[in-house]
Formats: sequence, structure tokens, C-alpha cells
Amino acid sequence: MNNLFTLSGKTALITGSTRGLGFAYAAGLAEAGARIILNGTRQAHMDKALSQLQAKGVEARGFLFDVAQEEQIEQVFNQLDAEGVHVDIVINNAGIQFRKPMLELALSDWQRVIDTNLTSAFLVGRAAARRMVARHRGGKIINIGSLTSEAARATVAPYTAAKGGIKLLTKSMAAEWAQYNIQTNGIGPGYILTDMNEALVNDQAFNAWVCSSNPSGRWGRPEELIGTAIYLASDASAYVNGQMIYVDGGWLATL
Ligand code: GCO
Repeated sequence: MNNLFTLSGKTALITGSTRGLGFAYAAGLAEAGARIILNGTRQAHMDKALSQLQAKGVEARGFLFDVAQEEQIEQVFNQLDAEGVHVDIVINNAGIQFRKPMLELALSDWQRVIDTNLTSAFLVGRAAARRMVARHRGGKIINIGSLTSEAARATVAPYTAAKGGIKLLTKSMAAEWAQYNIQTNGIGPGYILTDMNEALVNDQAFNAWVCSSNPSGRWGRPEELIGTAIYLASDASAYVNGQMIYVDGGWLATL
């Protein structure tokens, strides 16, 4: 039986992938055989991430671009077109966090989070899907949500609104693109030990709340998301569409 979970011969673009969860997804898909295209905004982070992957023999390259800027996204995809590179798998992971009560929140801060965490998934997903459809190649789009795709926490409203939008954008992409053999699904990470959450991990009360709020009694680790990413990026999920898979230690399953 051929390996349902192999990504050999596939090219994957992961946004926000020079660090944190994005880099974990990139390294994990590479382990399954994919060629990797990284995205970030800082050359130093890109250089470090590429050298880590290439040291393991991974075929990896990177593009610095702002995932909220349509023209920058189109430039990258047009360059890949010119090189004959087809993106088979997209993980829309790029995201920022901005913690402030809404009463004090500036529109500019709201807009920046929505653009980076939600609009970007539409723009990158649309660019990739247009080519998947035109080439009759099908493909995989994986949007990264959150526990806040299902429930809100005070002081992170723009992030929560964006992640709630990710859940229904995922279903919208499935509704429109499944006919082209494109499967679009989402991953909802629980509280994971990443740079973005460093302040929370170091907050004794918050740390206690996370550990007591999920039956696994602990934070998740980035590498614990890789299996779900490979599953949704592979032929093993060929008839799965519009789903969110929560990798949260059981948080959302329990009162
Ligand atoms: C926060 C955190 C969360 C987690 C994750 C939970 O401030 O509450 O940043 O948003 O990162 O999204 O699923």
C-alpha cells in the first residue's frame, strides 16, 4: 500500500514560517518529503530557518513578503509561475497577537491584526487556488485557527474575530473549491509553547489557568501539531473538507 501520508514530490508554502508554529509545520512537512517555501518578514530569521532546514538536506527556499499585501503576494506567485514551480500545499499560518481591551483599542491595531491573521489567508489562498484550478492539479489549503475560533478570551478581540473568520473562511473555500479537488481544512492549536505566548507562559496565574483548563493539564508543544498538518496536507485527507481539527489537549471537549 502506497504511503497515504507521503508529501514526496509536493511543494508547500507556509506563511509566517521562519519561527514558532510555522517553522514546525515547515520542518514537519519536509520530513514527509515536501519541498518547502518559507515566508517571513525578517532576513535574519529567514536565513536561520533556511540554514536549519538545508542542514537536514531539505529542499527549501524563502521569500520575504507581507502576507497582508496583495501585490507582494502576486509578485511571489508570478515569480514561481515563471520558474515553473507549482504550489501544491499552502499553510496559512502567519499571525500576530495584540492584547488590549477593546475600549482602548485603536482602529489601526484592529485592522493590522485582521489583515495579517485573516485577510492574508484569503489573499494567499486565492493566489494558490487560482493556479491549482488553472492547472487542474488540485491541492491542499490549511488555515491555522485557534481555540479563539470557537470561544473568546477578554483582551484579544481582533485576534479572536480573525480566528473566528478563519473557521468560516475555511468552510467557504471548501464550498467553492472542493469541485476542483482542492481540500481546505483548518488546524486549531490550543495553548502552545511559542514565542508569541512567552509572556503568558511566564505569568504564573495564566500558566495555572492553561494547565487547569485542559484535561491534558499542560501546554502543547509545536511538534505536537505536525501530525495533523501532514494528515491534512496528504492524500490521507482526500475526502476531508471544511473541517477544523483542534489540537488542544482536550480543552474544547470538556467543561
Ligand atoms: C492568547 C493567546 C492565544 C493562543 C492560541 C490559543 O493571548 O490568549 O495568544 O490566542 O495563542 O490562539 O488557541
